[in-house]
Amino acid sequence: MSDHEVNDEQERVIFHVDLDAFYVEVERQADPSLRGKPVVIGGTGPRGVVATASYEARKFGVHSAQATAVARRLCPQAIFMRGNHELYRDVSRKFMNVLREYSPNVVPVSVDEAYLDMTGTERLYGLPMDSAEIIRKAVRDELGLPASIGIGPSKLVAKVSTEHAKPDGVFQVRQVEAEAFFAPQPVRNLPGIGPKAEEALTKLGISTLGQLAAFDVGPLRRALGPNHADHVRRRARGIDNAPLREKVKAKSISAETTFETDVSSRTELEKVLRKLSERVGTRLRKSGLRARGSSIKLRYGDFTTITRQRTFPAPGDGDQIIYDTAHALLVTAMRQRGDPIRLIGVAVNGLGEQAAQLSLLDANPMADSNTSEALDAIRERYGSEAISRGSV
Ligand code: DCP
Ligand code: MG
Repeated sequence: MSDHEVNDEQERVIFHVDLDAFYVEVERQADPSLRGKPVVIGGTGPRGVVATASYEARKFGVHSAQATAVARRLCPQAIFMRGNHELYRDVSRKFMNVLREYSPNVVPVSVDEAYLDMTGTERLYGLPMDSAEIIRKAVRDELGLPASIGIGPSKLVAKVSTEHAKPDGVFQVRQVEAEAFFAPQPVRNLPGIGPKAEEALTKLGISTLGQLAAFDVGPLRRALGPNHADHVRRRARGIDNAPLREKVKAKSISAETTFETDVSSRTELEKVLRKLSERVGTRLRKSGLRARGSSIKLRYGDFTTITRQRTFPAPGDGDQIIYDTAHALLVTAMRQRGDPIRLIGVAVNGLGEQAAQLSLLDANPMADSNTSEALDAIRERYGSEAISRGSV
């Protein structure tokens, strides 16, 4: 956007790279006849949900997380497909490896997106806009996939820039331009503002990031809580000093249930534990990551709460290993204290991309993973209550 020839400030150069219509483009690699057509990938049954749609289908209002039934109404001529998640994960790994050829500092954030620290790479690859084109070309040449790149002085600005780069483009915003770039955008464009925060802000009469940045701190703190309010107000002006790699805030995914009346029946607890394990497993597989272990949380009738954690034999993302580990922890905990339980929770911990390092000799984690993906598809189709593994 600016015509400065060099990055004279100490400004960081962060790339946010995100593949375009990821699942669709992978399918188009396998079947070029899908090119240029509206394609929708997701659950195809009556309760199916759209995972993603090609840009041709998006023109009709089709989007991720929409009920497939609605998508069919909006765009009946689209080709609807279930998709192949194991393939997407494999392509995702290859994508990250392409990015690693251009920066030693690559931080994947989902299956098809990563941050790269490109600070100081001008001598090697030229100006950021040029190096972005080099990376996009490499992704296209090596994987056949279109990628978009947002460039900014922080993860925040880079990420928001990507939305303006899509599809198949590059968009750069410098720190001096960030505040003005953010100001007219709706508050929902700020990563971290979900539907709830948006609603709270609407009540205050705030609809744009500019209004948010200029709003009185007092009422904003009362609406969002003091920490969140200050944080969000800074970010609304395009200020973000977060390091590329957050301090190993051990990532985890969890689910829990509070009972209406305390439960002491082991069978009942096992049933709920299995549901929770499956819910956590589905979300884990969506993230494209694998877990090192799982944990349980138990709250007793008197509100004392314990957590117990155990490592898997090998990193995994299958329902069975999550449940088996959580179940062993539950049995031990119940042996130690048999009191009625008010709340039970399951989490997977130590999430990472250890997938590639899975032992080839140990086929079990993959079998568990594949079975679980098949179950995800069925649950998506018939609802999460439809199917569960048989009890052990
Ligand atoms: N995905 C999903 N369910 C969602 C959102 C996404 O299963 N609610 C999957 C399908 C997407 C992939 O994750 O292809 C990547 O998500 P993106 O948000 O990056 O969406 P796309 O890559 O499909 O499109 P684009 O990034 O061009 O907007
Ligand atoms: Mg994408």
